Amino acid sequence: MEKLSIKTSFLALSILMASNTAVAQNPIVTHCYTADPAPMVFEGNDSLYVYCDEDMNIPGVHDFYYMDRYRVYSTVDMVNWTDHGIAMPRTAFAWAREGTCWASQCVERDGTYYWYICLSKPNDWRHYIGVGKSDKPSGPFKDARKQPILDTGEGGDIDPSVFIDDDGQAYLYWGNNKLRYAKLRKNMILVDTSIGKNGVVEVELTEKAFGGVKVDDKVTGKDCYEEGPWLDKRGDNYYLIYAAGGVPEHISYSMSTSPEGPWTYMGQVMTQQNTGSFTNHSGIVNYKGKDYFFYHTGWAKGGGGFNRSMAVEEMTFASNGRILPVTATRQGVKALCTMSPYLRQQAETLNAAEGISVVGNESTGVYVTDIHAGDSMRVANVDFGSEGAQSITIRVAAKSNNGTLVVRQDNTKGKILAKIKIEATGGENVWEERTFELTNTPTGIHDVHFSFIGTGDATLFNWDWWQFNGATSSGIENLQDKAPLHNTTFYTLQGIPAENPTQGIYIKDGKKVVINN
Ligand code: FUB
Repeated sequence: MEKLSIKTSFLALSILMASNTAVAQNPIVTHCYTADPAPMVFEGNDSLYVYCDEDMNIPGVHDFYYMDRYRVYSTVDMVNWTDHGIAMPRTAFAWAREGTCWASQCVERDGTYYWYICLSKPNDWRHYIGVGKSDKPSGPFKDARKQPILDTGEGGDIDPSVFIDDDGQAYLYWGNNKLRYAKLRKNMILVDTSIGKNGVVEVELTEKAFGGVKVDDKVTGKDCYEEGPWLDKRGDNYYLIYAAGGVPEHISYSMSTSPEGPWTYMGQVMTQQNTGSFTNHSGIVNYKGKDYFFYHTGWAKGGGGFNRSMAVEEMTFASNGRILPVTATRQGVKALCTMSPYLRQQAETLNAAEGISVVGNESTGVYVTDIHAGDSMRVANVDFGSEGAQSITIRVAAKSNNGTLVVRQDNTKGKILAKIKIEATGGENVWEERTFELTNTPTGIHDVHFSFIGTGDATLFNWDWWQFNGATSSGIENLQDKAPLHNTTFYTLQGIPAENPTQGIYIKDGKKVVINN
């Protein structure tokens, strides 16, 4: 009995250790540069979405920011992030100038997703706030107004943040060096012109409200508002969180009992950190009972001030409403649940990746492309269960026989689960599903590491999705298109997680199980 309980606690400990992956979770996306994170959780949707601009600065070619598209990521476990591709290119806005996609935020109203962005116009140094819309959180988004939604005529019109209050009133906050707000009409694309100057109110940047005043780039006082406002509410308190102090930036916050102020300066949330980025830009969100603080860093390989990468930390609101300081870490946050290998997983759901790109088209949806010899991808916290997997099915398109996919348990040096020669399918858009036996059976919780072998510089193949198969899982109908992508414990046959399964047939660890209560 004693022996059994030692063994059981050892097993529990190793599962716990395995599920709290030791590898760095920040930055959260490593295959491209992602800046100005705007996290969002939408009612009735199980995922957390993060909207961002893609930093595309090529040193020696661009001497400043260069972002030509906006991207969306989502997660259900906080460690594996699905890249939804280029959900809104700059070219969606006919009035906009190339390379000027700065910070943004997306909100939902009545089933439509409104993505507020800022872009410059040709031959004009100023930014203008515009809005894209879609009927899906992952897009594709189209210009909702065909022109900017406001023009102060003064510049500084960047970093829009939209918050819908409990009474349904939507507020748009924005501004660099000046902080402005407007009320949006119900249609979310027009400003209510009954307040301020043509609907725009300029907030006075006093010491009481923002810790200090900045005149001619000199700060008087202990702090000052810079840019990147984020308006949110917890209980009766309104929070304005923003990049502060001039460049290099830190993140500070002010509080109020109204979304229109007056604001009271409360201090720094994230002091200036050694992240390799001279800007910082934050957004906060409550997801599955935890508060998360998103920011950006220069941490991805080859990154820096113009090629930034999103990161996330847990944050805490004290009982007096104050925000406790947040520190930037490489380890980031812990997984909220495991991922099931027995459900179809999109290849673009990643914990980390190097070298590859993620794109999409109407016929295939989003997929991984640009795969070369030496590239790699990883997914974290995959639960193979006690019996383990016997084979893997992948959907690929290959124009040559040149590529080999190596699947390993845990990491680059881990046990090889399969070494798969990818034979040509007839073209890079000719897709085939293929199943391969594993040479080792993974059980329990592991990261899964994919690497690519090939000769020369040519791209090897395109990859849509993967799925492991357990000993008895064949014959289970494919739930994927409706299914959540990760495993909690039980799923309904429609692929919906069943938290308290009652009598019926469910999926557990990739197998059909019957519950008789
Ligand atoms: O990404 C360009 C600009 O840098 C953003 O609009 C600011 O918030 C800062 O992050």
